[in-house]
Amino acid sequence: MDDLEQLKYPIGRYQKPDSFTPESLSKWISTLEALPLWMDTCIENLDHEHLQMSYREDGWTIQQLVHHVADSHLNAYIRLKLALTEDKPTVKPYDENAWAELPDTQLVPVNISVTLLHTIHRRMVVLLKHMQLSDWERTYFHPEHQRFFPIWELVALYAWHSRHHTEHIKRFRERMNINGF
Ligand code: NI
Repeated sequence: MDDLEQLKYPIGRYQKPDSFTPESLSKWISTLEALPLWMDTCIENLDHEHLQMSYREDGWTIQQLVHHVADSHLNAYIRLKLALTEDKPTVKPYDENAWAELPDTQLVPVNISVTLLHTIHRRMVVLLKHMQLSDWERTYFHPEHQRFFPIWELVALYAWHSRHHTEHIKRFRERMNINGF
């Protein structure tokens, strides 16, 4: 793995699992349950300067990264609810880089988005823990990927996404010698 790949994908790129087992589901749900708490730790003792630094060259700032995780998981939560309540709904892609340039990302303190993650994940995890077996195979259609995603894969994907961005911040903190992790 070259250095840029390692900085961009510290835990590796997302690999679509072929299927799920009760064990893998329970692991993914635990990750989603833990993410807001990990984020609490991620932002602990960061000052204004740290937040304006990029986690890698030409990458988002730490502030953009934290707000991005909230933007992304807000969309995931809506996709989950659409898939649970409609027949194979088509979801709305969004431009994550453009979202990361909007004024709220620049102006709102990151702890507001961490609080948002606590609230979204609390509701999402309750839904996931009360799924019927058949619910896991309910799907939504993603027009950018031109394919159907079952709910079990959404859970796998966002568990990966949670670990992916947490690791960016964790490694940034290690490089900067910030205590707390
Ligand atoms: Ni992301």
